[in-house]
Amino acid sequence: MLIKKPDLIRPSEITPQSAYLNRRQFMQGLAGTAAFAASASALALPVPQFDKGLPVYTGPDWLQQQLRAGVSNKALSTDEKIAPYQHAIRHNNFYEFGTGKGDPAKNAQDFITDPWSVQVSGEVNRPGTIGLEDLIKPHQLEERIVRLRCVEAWSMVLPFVGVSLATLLKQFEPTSKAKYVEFTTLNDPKQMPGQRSVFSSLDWPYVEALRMDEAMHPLAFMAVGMYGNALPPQNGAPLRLVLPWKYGFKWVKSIVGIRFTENMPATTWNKMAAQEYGFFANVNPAVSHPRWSQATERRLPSSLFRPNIIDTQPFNGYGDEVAHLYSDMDLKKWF
Ligand SMILES: Nc1nc2c(c(=O)[nH]1)N[C@H]1C(S)=C(S)[C@@H](COP(=O)(O)O)O[C@H]1N2
Ligand SMILES: [Mo]
Repeated sequence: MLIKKPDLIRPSEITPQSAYLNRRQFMQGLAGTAAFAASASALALPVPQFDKGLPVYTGPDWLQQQLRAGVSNKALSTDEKIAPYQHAIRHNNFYEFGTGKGDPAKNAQDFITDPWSVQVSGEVNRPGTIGLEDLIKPHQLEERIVRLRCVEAWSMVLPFVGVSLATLLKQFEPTSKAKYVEFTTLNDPKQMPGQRSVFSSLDWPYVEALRMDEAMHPLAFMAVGMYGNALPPQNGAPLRLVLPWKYGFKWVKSIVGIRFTENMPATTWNKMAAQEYGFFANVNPAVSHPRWSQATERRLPSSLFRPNIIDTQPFNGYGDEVAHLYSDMDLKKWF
Protein backbone atom coordinates (compact mmCIF):
# COMPACT_ATOMS: atom_id res chain seq x y z
CA MET A 1 0.00 0.00 0.00
CA LEU A 2 1.23 3.42 -0.87
CA ILE A 3 1.27 5.79 2.05
CA LYS A 4 1.54 9.43 1.10
CA LYS A 5 3.51 11.48 3.56
CA PRO A 6 1.88 14.76 4.47
CA ASP A 7 4.65 16.74 2.77
CA LEU A 8 4.05 14.85 -0.44
CA ILE A 9 0.48 16.04 -0.68
CA ARG A 10 0.46 18.88 -3.17
CA PRO A 11 -1.54 21.98 -2.18
CA SER A 12 -3.68 21.43 -5.28
CA GLU A 13 -4.89 18.15 -3.80
CA ILE A 14 -6.15 19.80 -0.67
CA THR A 15 -9.72 20.88 -1.09
CA PRO A 16 -11.48 23.29 1.20
CA GLN A 17 -13.72 20.69 2.81
CA SER A 18 -10.80 18.38 3.52
CA ALA A 19 -8.59 21.30 4.53
CA TYR A 20 -10.68 21.52 7.63
CA LEU A 21 -9.90 17.90 8.38
CA ASN A 22 -6.22 18.45 7.60
CA ARG A 23 -6.11 21.13 10.21
CA ARG A 24 -7.22 18.49 12.65
CA GLN A 25 -4.23 16.33 11.76
CA PHE A 26 -6.30 14.23 9.46
CA MET A 27 -4.18 12.52 6.89
CA GLN A 28 -5.57 10.17 4.39
CA GLY A 29 -3.02 7.74 3.07
CA LEU A 30 -5.02 5.02 1.48
CA ALA A 31 -4.45 4.07 -2.07
CA GLY A 32 -6.94 1.89 -3.86
CA THR A 33 -6.04 -1.53 -5.10
CA ALA A 34 -9.19 -2.30 -7.00
CA ALA A 35 -8.94 -1.38 -10.64
CA PHE A 36 -12.03 -0.34 -12.55
CA ALA A 37 -13.85 -3.65 -12.32
CA ALA A 38 -17.25 -2.66 -13.56
CA SER A 39 -19.44 -4.87 -15.61
CA ALA A 40 -19.26 -3.10 -18.92
CA SER A 41 -21.82 -3.97 -21.50
CA ALA A 42 -23.21 -2.23 -24.52
CA LEU A 43 -26.63 -0.78 -23.92
CA ALA A 44 -28.92 1.34 -25.98
CA LEU A 45 -29.00 4.40 -23.77
CA PRO A 46 -31.86 6.81 -23.69
CA VAL A 47 -29.48 9.61 -22.62
CA PRO A 48 -25.97 10.79 -23.56
CA GLN A 49 -23.58 8.24 -24.97
CA PHE A 50 -20.55 7.28 -22.93
CA ASP A 51 -17.02 7.63 -24.09
CA LYS A 52 -15.65 4.29 -25.16
CA GLY A 53 -13.64 2.35 -22.63
CA LEU A 54 -15.17 3.85 -19.51
CA PRO A 55 -16.91 1.62 -16.99
CA VAL A 56 -20.67 1.37 -17.22
CA TYR A 57 -22.64 0.51 -14.10
CA THR A 58 -25.66 -1.59 -14.92
CA GLY A 59 -26.95 -2.31 -11.41
CA PRO A 60 -29.26 -5.23 -10.59
CA ASP A 61 -31.44 -6.82 -13.28
CA TRP A 62 -34.70 -5.37 -11.96
CA LEU A 63 -33.27 -1.85 -12.20
CA GLN A 64 -31.93 -2.44 -15.69
CA GLN A 65 -35.39 -3.66 -16.73
CA GLN A 66 -37.03 -0.65 -15.17
CA LEU A 67 -34.57 1.72 -16.87
CA ARG A 68 -35.18 0.12 -20.26
CA ALA A 69 -38.94 0.15 -19.74
CA GLY A 70 -38.75 3.91 -20.05
CA VAL A 71 -37.70 6.95 -18.10
CA SER A 72 -40.18 9.80 -18.14
CA ASN A 73 -40.11 13.51 -18.78
CA LYS A 74 -37.62 16.31 -18.46
CA ALA A 75 -39.62 18.38 -16.03
CA LEU A 76 -37.46 20.43 -13.68
CA SER A 77 -34.41 19.74 -15.87
CA THR A 78 -31.89 22.26 -17.09
CA ASP A 79 -30.84 22.37 -20.75
CA GLU A 80 -27.28 23.36 -19.84
CA LYS A 81 -24.44 21.19 -21.07
CA ILE A 82 -24.18 17.91 -19.17
CA ALA A 83 -20.77 17.12 -17.69
CA PRO A 84 -18.83 14.55 -19.71
CA TYR A 85 -19.32 11.14 -18.11
CA GLN A 86 -15.66 10.67 -17.22
CA HIS A 87 -15.73 13.82 -15.08
CA ALA A 88 -18.88 12.75 -13.28
CA ILE A 89 -17.40 9.38 -12.30
CA ARG A 90 -13.85 10.51 -11.53
CA HIS A 91 -14.30 13.76 -9.64
CA ASN A 92 -16.20 12.89 -6.49
CA ASN A 93 -16.70 13.72 -2.86
CA PHE A 94 -17.40 10.55 -0.91
CA TYR A 95 -15.20 10.69 2.17
CA GLU A 96 -16.04 7.12 3.16
CA PHE A 97 -13.78 6.18 0.26
CA GLY A 98 -11.11 8.84 0.80
CA THR A 99 -10.89 12.61 0.72
CA GLY A 100 -9.15 13.00 -2.65
CA LYS A 101 -11.38 13.75 -5.63
CA GLY A 102 -10.10 10.60 -7.36
CA ASP A 103 -10.26 8.34 -4.30
CA PRO A 104 -13.90 7.22 -4.59
CA ALA A 105 -13.39 6.15 -8.23
CA LYS A 106 -10.43 4.05 -7.10
CA ASN A 107 -11.67 2.73 -3.76
CA ALA A 108 -15.39 2.18 -4.30
CA GLN A 109 -15.28 -0.26 -7.23
CA ASP A 110 -15.87 -3.37 -5.11
CA PHE A 111 -18.52 -1.73 -2.96
CA ILE A 112 -21.47 -4.15 -2.64
CA THR A 113 -24.73 -2.36 -3.43
CA ASP A 114 -26.98 -5.34 -4.16
CA PRO A 115 -28.85 -6.63 -2.18
CA TRP A 116 -29.65 -3.36 -0.41
CA SER A 117 -32.30 -2.31 2.05
CA VAL A 118 -33.35 0.83 3.84
CA GLN A 119 -34.50 1.09 7.44
CA VAL A 120 -37.39 3.48 8.00
CA SER A 121 -37.98 4.68 11.55
CA GLY A 122 -39.20 7.45 13.82
CA GLU A 123 -42.42 9.40 13.40
CA VAL A 124 -44.13 7.16 10.84
CA ASN A 125 -47.10 4.84 10.76
CA ARG A 126 -45.26 2.35 8.60
CA PRO A 127 -41.74 1.86 9.95
CA GLY A 128 -39.61 -1.12 8.97
CA THR A 129 -36.97 -2.40 6.62
CA ILE A 130 -37.67 -2.27 2.91
CA GLY A 131 -35.64 -3.77 0.09
CA LEU A 132 -34.48 -1.39 -2.62
CA GLU A 133 -36.47 -3.14 -5.33
CA ASP A 134 -39.70 -2.88 -3.30
CA LEU A 135 -38.93 0.76 -2.63
CA ILE A 136 -38.32 1.74 -6.26
CA LYS A 137 -40.22 -0.72 -8.47
CA PRO A 138 -43.73 0.67 -7.86
CA HIS A 139 -42.71 4.07 -9.24
CA GLN A 140 -42.16 5.45 -12.71
CA LEU A 141 -38.51 6.45 -13.10
CA GLU A 142 -37.84 10.04 -14.10
CA GLU A 143 -34.78 11.78 -15.44
CA ARG A 144 -33.67 15.06 -13.84
CA ILE A 145 -30.79 17.03 -15.31
CA VAL A 146 -29.65 19.31 -12.51
CA ARG A 147 -26.82 21.54 -11.30
CA LEU A 148 -24.74 20.17 -8.44
CA ARG A 149 -23.05 23.05 -6.58
CA CYS A 150 -20.46 21.92 -4.05
CA VAL A 151 -19.74 24.17 -1.07
CA GLU A 152 -16.11 24.10 -2.31
CA ALA A 153 -17.22 26.34 -5.21
CA TRP A 154 -17.19 23.91 -8.12
CA SER A 155 -20.26 22.69 -9.96
CA MET A 156 -21.38 20.15 -12.53
CA VAL A 157 -24.53 19.44 -14.54
CA LEU A 158 -25.53 15.82 -13.98
CA PRO A 159 -28.35 13.70 -15.46
CA PHE A 160 -29.88 11.66 -12.65
CA VAL A 161 -32.58 9.02 -12.84
CA GLY A 162 -34.86 8.27 -9.92
CA VAL A 163 -38.09 9.21 -8.23
CA SER A 164 -39.34 12.28 -6.43
CA LEU A 165 -38.50 12.17 -2.75
CA ALA A 166 -42.05 13.09 -1.74
CA THR A 167 -43.42 10.04 -3.56
CA LEU A 168 -41.01 7.78 -1.69
CA LEU A 169 -41.55 9.31 1.72
CA LYS A 170 -45.36 9.50 1.61
CA GLN A 171 -45.72 5.72 1.41
CA PHE A 172 -44.33 5.44 4.96
CA GLU A 173 -47.07 7.75 6.24
CA PRO A 174 -45.14 10.24 8.36
CA THR A 175 -47.13 11.27 11.45
CA SER A 176 -48.12 14.87 12.23
CA LYS A 177 -45.15 14.99 14.61
CA ALA A 178 -42.65 14.47 11.78
CA LYS A 179 -41.02 17.87 11.25
CA TYR A 180 -37.68 16.68 9.88
CA VAL A 181 -36.35 13.69 7.99
CA GLU A 182 -32.85 12.35 8.40
CA PHE A 183 -30.85 10.26 5.93
CA THR A 184 -27.97 8.00 6.91
CA THR A 185 -25.21 6.50 4.78
CA LEU A 186 -24.01 2.93 5.27
CA ASN A 187 -21.52 2.47 8.09
CA ASP A 188 -19.18 -0.32 7.03
CA PRO A 189 -15.48 0.22 7.73
CA LYS A 190 -14.70 -3.14 6.08
CA GLN A 191 -15.80 -1.75 2.77
CA MET A 192 -15.14 1.92 3.35
CA PRO A 193 -11.49 2.76 3.90
CA GLY A 194 -12.28 6.33 4.92
CA GLN A 195 -14.17 4.98 7.93
CA ARG A 196 -11.16 2.90 8.97
CA SER A 197 -8.76 5.78 9.13
CA VAL A 198 -7.02 5.89 12.49
CA PHE A 199 -6.97 9.65 12.20
CA SER A 200 -10.24 11.30 12.98
CA SER A 201 -12.15 12.53 10.00
CA LEU A 202 -15.91 12.92 9.90
CA ASP A 203 -18.18 11.30 12.46
CA TRP A 204 -19.55 8.13 10.89
CA PRO A 205 -22.08 7.30 9.69
CA TYR A 206 -22.63 10.30 7.45
CA VAL A 207 -25.97 11.91 8.31
CA GLU A 208 -27.80 14.89 6.81
CA ALA A 209 -31.41 15.97 7.20
CA LEU A 210 -34.14 18.15 5.74
CA ARG A 211 -37.11 19.98 7.11
CA MET A 212 -40.28 18.11 6.09
CA ASP A 213 -41.49 20.82 3.68
CA GLU A 214 -38.10 20.75 1.94
CA ALA A 215 -38.20 16.97 1.64
CA MET A 216 -41.72 17.11 0.18
CA HIS A 217 -40.81 19.79 -2.39
CA PRO A 218 -41.04 18.53 -6.00
CA LEU A 219 -37.35 19.41 -6.64
CA ALA A 220 -36.17 17.00 -3.93
CA PHE A 221 -35.26 13.75 -5.63
CA MET A 222 -33.97 10.28 -4.82
CA ALA A 223 -31.60 8.99 -7.49
CA VAL A 224 -30.96 5.36 -8.35
CA GLY A 225 -29.28 6.11 -11.67
CA MET A 226 -27.16 8.50 -13.67
CA TYR A 227 -26.46 8.88 -17.41
CA GLY A 228 -29.25 6.40 -18.16
CA ASN A 229 -27.78 3.59 -16.06
CA ALA A 230 -27.40 2.63 -12.42
CA LEU A 231 -25.52 4.96 -10.08
CA PRO A 232 -21.79 4.27 -9.98
CA PRO A 233 -20.61 3.38 -6.46
CA GLN A 234 -18.50 6.53 -6.28
CA ASN A 235 -21.63 8.60 -6.98
CA GLY A 236 -23.58 7.03 -4.12
CA ALA A 237 -25.01 3.76 -5.40
CA PRO A 238 -27.54 2.43 -5.04
CA LEU A 239 -29.58 5.33 -3.60
CA ARG A 240 -28.66 8.99 -3.07
CA LEU A 241 -30.32 12.33 -2.56
CA VAL A 242 -30.43 15.03 -5.24
CA LEU A 243 -31.25 18.46 -3.77
CA PRO A 244 -30.42 20.92 -6.55
CA TRP A 245 -30.88 24.11 -4.50
CA LYS A 246 -28.62 22.94 -1.67
CA TYR A 247 -24.86 22.52 -1.40
CA GLY A 248 -23.67 19.06 -2.39
CA PHE A 249 -22.87 17.94 1.14
CA LYS A 250 -26.62 17.59 1.79
CA TRP A 251 -26.89 15.09 -1.09
CA VAL A 252 -26.41 11.98 1.07
CA LYS A 253 -25.02 8.94 -0.75
CA SER A 254 -25.60 5.19 -0.32
CA ILE A 255 -28.58 5.63 2.00
CA VAL A 256 -29.51 2.86 4.46
CA GLY A 257 -31.59 4.84 6.95
CA ILE A 258 -34.53 7.25 6.75
CA ARG A 259 -35.74 8.56 10.10
CA PHE A 260 -38.56 11.02 10.73
CA THR A 261 -38.12 13.29 13.75
CA GLU A 262 -39.84 16.01 15.66
CA ASN A 263 -36.62 17.92 16.42
CA MET A 264 -33.86 19.10 14.10
CA PRO A 265 -31.37 16.24 13.82
CA ALA A 266 -27.64 16.74 14.33
CA THR A 267 -25.97 16.56 10.92
CA THR A 268 -22.46 15.55 9.91
CA TRP A 269 -20.98 18.74 8.47
CA ASN A 270 -22.75 20.98 10.94
CA LYS A 271 -21.27 18.95 13.80
CA MET A 272 -17.85 19.14 12.18
CA ALA A 273 -17.86 22.93 11.90
CA ALA A 274 -21.14 24.73 12.64
CA GLN A 275 -19.75 28.13 11.70
CA GLU A 276 -18.79 26.82 8.24
CA TYR A 277 -21.62 24.46 7.33
CA GLY A 278 -25.19 25.35 8.24
CA PHE A 279 -28.10 22.95 8.60
CA PHE A 280 -29.96 24.42 5.64
CA ALA A 281 -26.99 24.82 3.28
CA ASN A 282 -29.00 26.54 0.59
CA VAL A 283 -26.71 27.75 -2.19
CA ASN A 284 -26.24 31.45 -1.50
CA PRO A 285 -23.72 33.72 -3.26
CA ALA A 286 -24.36 36.42 -0.63
CA VAL A 287 -23.15 34.33 2.30
CA SER A 288 -19.44 33.60 2.13
CA HIS A 289 -17.91 30.55 3.65
CA PRO A 290 -15.55 31.80 6.40
CA ARG A 291 -12.58 30.75 4.25
CA TRP A 292 -13.74 31.61 0.73
CA SER A 293 -16.36 33.48 -1.27
CA GLN A 294 -19.44 31.73 -2.61
CA ALA A 295 -20.12 34.43 -5.23
CA THR A 296 -18.73 32.40 -8.12
CA GLU A 297 -18.12 28.78 -8.98
CA ARG A 298 -15.93 26.71 -11.26
CA ARG A 299 -18.22 24.83 -13.64
CA LEU A 300 -16.60 21.50 -14.48
CA PRO A 301 -14.99 20.51 -16.68
CA SER A 302 -12.60 23.41 -16.29
CA SER A 303 -8.89 23.83 -16.88
CA LEU A 304 -6.08 26.22 -16.13
CA PHE A 305 -6.56 27.86 -19.52
CA ARG A 306 -10.34 27.66 -19.46
CA PRO A 307 -11.24 28.01 -15.80
CA ASN A 308 -14.93 28.37 -16.64
CA ILE A 309 -15.82 30.56 -13.68
CA ILE A 310 -19.49 31.55 -13.54
CA ASP A 311 -21.62 33.51 -11.10
CA THR A 312 -23.34 31.48 -8.42
CA GLN A 313 -27.12 31.97 -8.31
CA PRO A 314 -29.25 32.19 -5.16
CA PHE A 315 -30.67 28.74 -4.47
CA ASN A 316 -28.40 27.55 -7.29
CA GLY A 317 -30.81 29.07 -9.81
CA TYR A 318 -33.89 27.34 -8.37
CA GLY A 319 -35.19 30.39 -6.47
CA ASP A 320 -38.47 30.55 -8.38
CA GLU A 321 -39.23 27.06 -7.14
CA VAL A 322 -37.96 27.08 -3.57
CA ALA A 323 -37.46 30.64 -2.25
CA HIS A 324 -40.95 30.62 -0.70
CA LEU A 325 -39.89 27.84 1.67
CA TYR A 326 -37.64 30.35 3.42
CA SER A 327 -39.61 33.59 3.10
CA ASP A 328 -39.81 34.11 6.87
CA MET A 329 -36.16 33.29 7.53
CA ASP A 330 -33.00 35.39 7.71
CA LEU A 331 -30.81 33.41 5.30
CA LYS A 332 -27.64 35.04 6.66
CA LYS A 333 -28.41 33.52 10.02
CA TRP A 334 -29.87 30.25 8.77
CA PHE A 335 -27.19 29.50 6.16
N1 LIG B 1 -22.09 9.63 2.36
C1 LIG B 1 -21.59 10.71 1.77
N2 LIG B 1 -22.38 11.45 0.95
C2 LIG B 1 -21.87 12.54 0.34
C3 LIG B 1 -20.53 12.96 0.57
C4 LIG B 1 -19.72 12.16 1.43
O1 LIG B 1 -18.53 12.42 1.67
N3 LIG B 1 -20.29 11.05 2.00
N4 LIG B 1 -20.06 14.11 -0.02
C5 LIG B 1 -21.07 15.11 -0.42
C6 LIG B 1 -20.49 16.21 -1.17
S1 LIG B 1 -19.51 17.30 -0.30
C7 LIG B 1 -20.77 16.40 -2.51
S2 LIG B 1 -20.24 17.80 -3.30
C8 LIG B 1 -21.52 15.39 -3.29
C9 LIG B 1 -20.72 14.97 -4.51
O2 LIG B 1 -21.45 14.09 -5.33
P1 LIG B 1 -20.76 13.42 -6.60
O3 LIG B 1 -19.48 12.78 -6.17
O4 LIG B 1 -21.75 12.43 -7.14
O5 LIG B 1 -20.49 14.52 -7.60
O6 LIG B 1 -21.83 14.22 -2.51
C10 LIG B 1 -22.22 14.47 -1.17
N5 LIG B 1 -22.67 13.26 -0.53
MO1 LIG C 1 -19.38 19.22 -1.60
